[in-house]
Amino acid sequence: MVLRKDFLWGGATAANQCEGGFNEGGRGLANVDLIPTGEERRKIIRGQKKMFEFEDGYFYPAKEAIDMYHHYKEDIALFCEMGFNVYRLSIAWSRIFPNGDEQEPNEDGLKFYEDLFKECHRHGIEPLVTITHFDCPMHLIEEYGGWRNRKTIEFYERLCQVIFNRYKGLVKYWLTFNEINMILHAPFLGAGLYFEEGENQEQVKYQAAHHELVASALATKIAHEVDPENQVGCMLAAGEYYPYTPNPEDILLAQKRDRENYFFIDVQSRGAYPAYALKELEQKGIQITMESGDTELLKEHTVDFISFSYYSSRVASADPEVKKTAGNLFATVKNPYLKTSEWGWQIDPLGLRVTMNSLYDRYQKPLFIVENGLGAVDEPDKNGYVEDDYRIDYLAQHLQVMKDAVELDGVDLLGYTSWGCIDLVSAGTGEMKKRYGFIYVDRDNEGKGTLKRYKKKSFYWYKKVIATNGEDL
Ligand code: BGP
Repeated sequence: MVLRKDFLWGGATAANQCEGGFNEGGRGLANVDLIPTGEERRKIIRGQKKMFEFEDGYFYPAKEAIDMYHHYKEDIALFCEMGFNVYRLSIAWSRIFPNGDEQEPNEDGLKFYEDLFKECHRHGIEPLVTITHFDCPMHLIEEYGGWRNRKTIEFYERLCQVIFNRYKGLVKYWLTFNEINMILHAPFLGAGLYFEEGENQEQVKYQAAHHELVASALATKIAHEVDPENQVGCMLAAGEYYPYTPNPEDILLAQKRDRENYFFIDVQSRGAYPAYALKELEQKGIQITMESGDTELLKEHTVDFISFSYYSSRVASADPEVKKTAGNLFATVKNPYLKTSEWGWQIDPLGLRVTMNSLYDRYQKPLFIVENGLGAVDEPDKNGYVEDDYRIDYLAQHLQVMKDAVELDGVDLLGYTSWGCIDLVSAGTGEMKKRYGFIYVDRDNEGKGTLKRYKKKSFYWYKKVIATNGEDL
């Protein structure tokens, strides 16, 4: 058997993309509620446009999403039927602290997740909890400017104290920030940031990143103090940069691009700002304000494991004539050897092995693949059944490569949770049309549909994969 006996198999979701119930149980408004579909979306995500209230004429899919808030029992039962022993989900911060800066948490919100975690355990499923997955209470953004303000560390710390204590014994796997490097590309999602005219955006982003890195170290510290059983991971939007040609200029640039991402994990896992980052910040004239104690905190409270999402490799070219392709939030040069998804994301199973090797070589800590999958248009038949062979192909190829990295390269891998194990709202587009799930949800781009759940062909396939611990793909 290639994979460890206790390999963690499951799927991943994020509160804002599946829960709905945006104003139920005392939940406060969050940044993610106020991002509509359509042309404005990217601008808001990138912090170029302010959206502080619901505006007529826009559609906000995250408000209702797939209503997992009311369907979670049914959904967890389906995950259990597939054989999941882990389920990655995130906590909506504004359910626990509706404004973010209260002294006392909201009991309804705490109870909701307690019930959900208990339901997971009843089904033999270990929750893997992302503390913040692109969400930040709106009040913290309006009052304090989100993560640009150091005070947000305090509020996050309070959230961690509350949830680690309350869920002790129910949750032992935690991720501090989803795709922490996304702050550079989608700062409103990553840190509740939007920019004023003429502002030095990089300065703001790196200062906010510093606050998140300190908060992450604090979370790790508290998690270990509250329960030594707790395992805390960082979470990177991973994907190796390939040089476009063997031109040394391209190679140097690819290395630079990789470092822009590794920077975060270098701090979270190695415990200090790396020399290259200090030099780069200096050259850009960016000054990070640190407080006494930050350096020690970062040094002493590094993560236990390295988790990451992988959708694709990336390509760097130093030649300004070589065009970038849009695809996802990362701009990359098109790789002529790769096919793309319907949304222009390049598909590179082998790149997963390259990425795993780089991460394992660099950090020498167990890895956990917490997102991977294919966003596609599904066409259900009249019974709601989807024959998603394209998804099965995509996942089978990636899982084969994942096994190779373990078997042939010796990577230590804790588990695999495919992204969007049940159809949910896309983070990039805000659409329902872009589906990742093993379970089809009857809900369309306009928010219509019965919300009924249907098992796709991939549901039965993944069940077999898990039952054989990945032997039978
Ligand atoms: C990652 C996010 C997820 C998820 C996924 C797929 O960046 O962590 O929240 O949505 O990408 O992206 P999309 O939904 O844009 O297809």
